[in-house]
Amino acid sequence: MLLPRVQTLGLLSLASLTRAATVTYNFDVTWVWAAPDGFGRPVIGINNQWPCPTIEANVGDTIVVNVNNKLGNQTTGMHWHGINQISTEDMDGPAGVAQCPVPPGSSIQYQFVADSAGTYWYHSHNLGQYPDGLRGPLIIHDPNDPNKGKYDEEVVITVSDWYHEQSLDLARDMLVPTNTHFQPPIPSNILVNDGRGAYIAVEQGKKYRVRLINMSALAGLIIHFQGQSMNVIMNDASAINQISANQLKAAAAQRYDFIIEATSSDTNIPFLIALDTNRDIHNPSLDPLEWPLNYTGYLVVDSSKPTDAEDIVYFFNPDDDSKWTSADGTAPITNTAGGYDKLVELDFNFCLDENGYPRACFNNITYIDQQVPTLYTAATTGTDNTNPIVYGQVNPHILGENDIVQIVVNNFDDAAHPFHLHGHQFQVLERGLSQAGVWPGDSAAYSSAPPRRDTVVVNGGSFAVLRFKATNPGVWLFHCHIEWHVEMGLTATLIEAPNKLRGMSFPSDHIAACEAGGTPYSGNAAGNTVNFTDTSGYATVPPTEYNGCMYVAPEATAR
Ligand SMILES: *[C@@H]1O[C@H](CO)[C@@H](O)[C@H](O)[C@H]1NC(C)=O
Ligand SMILES: *[C@@H]1O[C@H](CO)[C@@H](O)[C@H](O)[C@H]1NC(C)=O
Ligand SMILES: *[C@@H]1O[C@H](CO)[C@@H](O)[C@H](O)[C@H]1NC(C)=O
Ligand SMILES: *[C@@H]1O[C@H](CO)[C@@H](O)[C@H](O)[C@H]1NC(C)=O
Ligand SMILES: *[C@@H]1O[C@H](CO)[C@@H](O)[C@H](O)[C@H]1NC(C)=O
Ligand SMILES: [Cu+2]
Repeated sequence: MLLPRVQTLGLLSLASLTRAATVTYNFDVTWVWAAPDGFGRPVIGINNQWPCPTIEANVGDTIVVNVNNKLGNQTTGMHWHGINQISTEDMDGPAGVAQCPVPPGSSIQYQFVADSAGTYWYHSHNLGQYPDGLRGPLIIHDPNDPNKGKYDEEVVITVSDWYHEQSLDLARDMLVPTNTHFQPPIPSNILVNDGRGAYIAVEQGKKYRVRLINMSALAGLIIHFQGQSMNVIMNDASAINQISANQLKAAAAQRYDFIIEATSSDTNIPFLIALDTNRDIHNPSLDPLEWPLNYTGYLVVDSSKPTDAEDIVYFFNPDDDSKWTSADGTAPITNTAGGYDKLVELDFNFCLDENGYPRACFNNITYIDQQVPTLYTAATTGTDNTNPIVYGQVNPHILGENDIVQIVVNNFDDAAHPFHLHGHQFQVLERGLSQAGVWPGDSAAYSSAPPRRDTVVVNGGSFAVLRFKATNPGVWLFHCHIEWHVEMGLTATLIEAPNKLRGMSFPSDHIAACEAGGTPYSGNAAGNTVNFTDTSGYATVPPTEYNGCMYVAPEATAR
């Protein structure tokens, strides 16, 4: 896989004929003291600073990030959310999947092509670590942006929930048998632009492209501008036919690019951002007073004028993003017979493990971390890599190369959950309304130009139908992007085109990180390199003691 990757880079840069550059970032991952909402706590930052920096590149550039783990007491690993990692499946970042957890004192390099313009973000993808602060925006600009004439300037607004305790403690408190209602930790606060707020200086008559990124661990957000609509041009870095929206809801990990015009000449325009905890938005009993974590920002036309008005929203009714249409008009992808080749139907429900601990399940099975990262198992188990047994309890689904894949999620919970796929943007063919029940089967009424996203909200007691073509060999996770639900096991693994993964090699620094951390990196889920279907040593029951990404040096443990 290494050689083809180099060739791909060369071809891309030649083909695009723009001056494709290499953009390099050096990230020392460090503990930092920060007080974004006035409450001081240790957070995980970069180069001894927090908020984490924004990565920026032009489309076609190669992004290189050198990640040096200087945390001392935790492992790490970085994911580039929304980047499909075409031919660079070993750069995707989830620890235990595409790489080993990087131990303190080790470094790994990520290198991938910024192949599609849009609004992305990066975050730790290692055992509940990103709510401690390790996340930031990743913006890929298009010098020939088709929307360029529509706006004058750009603004990034990040929103996230924020906790005053560290993730490890929060997850430990959640994963106890007494948590019979499967409650996630409730955020302490809302952060807008990581505490720097959103007083956006605007000039009357100018148009602004807002890149809204939800970096929450749990909460979704609703945004509304008083007396103004938002002209949405992209969702999750995918262009849509421009629509005008009064309110938008962004679930954890979702992004919207919209254009807003500074129409007023004399009053500053307030806008409301309210966090919701993914309750059923269509429930009329939820009034605005139930949204205590909210923030009022302003488009500031004249800083001498007051900014004390409030944007009052009496009810929330965000635009239904599943009804938008993709800008390029692509129809639902089908095989030559007009259908799909592989159906992956995932019933999500909360569940208890055999020790009575709260978990989240797909098809009654909770995801459990195995010893060998799944991509490394796919690379080193020969022709057995098409047998789901070799991967252990990671909810593996084998996809044939170029299969048309349809994922159906049935959500048996009453709350909405945002589901994210690595490695692809899927088409959202259908999304049931709240309480619509389980998927009734294929509909004749799929949109002729469904929107493409990397994260979709599935309504409470309802379903969603997603489709993509398996053209990107790799091991890709499909999971709820509520970080607490990931820690409860709400993840499935797609093993895409295992025939292409067999025998692939990995960069030496990635292997060195495995060795330094004492993580096995070949063989089946338990590291058996002789008999790949021998399941002895597999993790089949989640550990009752949750240690997150806490690091204990291998020589200090009894092995
Ligand atoms: C790791 O170190 C940080 C910073 O000193 C500290 O706040 C945190 O509690 C430590 N975590 C663990 C699990 O020891
Ligand atoms: C961020 O995502 C979370 C989780 O879905 C959601 O509850 C919250 O409302 C989102 N925030 C914004 C500002 O969209
Ligand atoms: C925003 O929060 C305040 C204080 O918690 C609350 O009084 C207000 O009703 C909230 N606004 C909305 C729209 O929920
Ligand atoms: C999950 O378990 C429930 C209850 O035992 C059962 O009714 C259901 O069919 C199971 N679902 C799957 C997909 O196995
Ligand atoms: C491999 O392990 C499986 C499961 O324990 C066993 O059935 C099989 O006989 C073993 N194969 C060989 C060649 O030892
Ligand atoms: Cu969830």
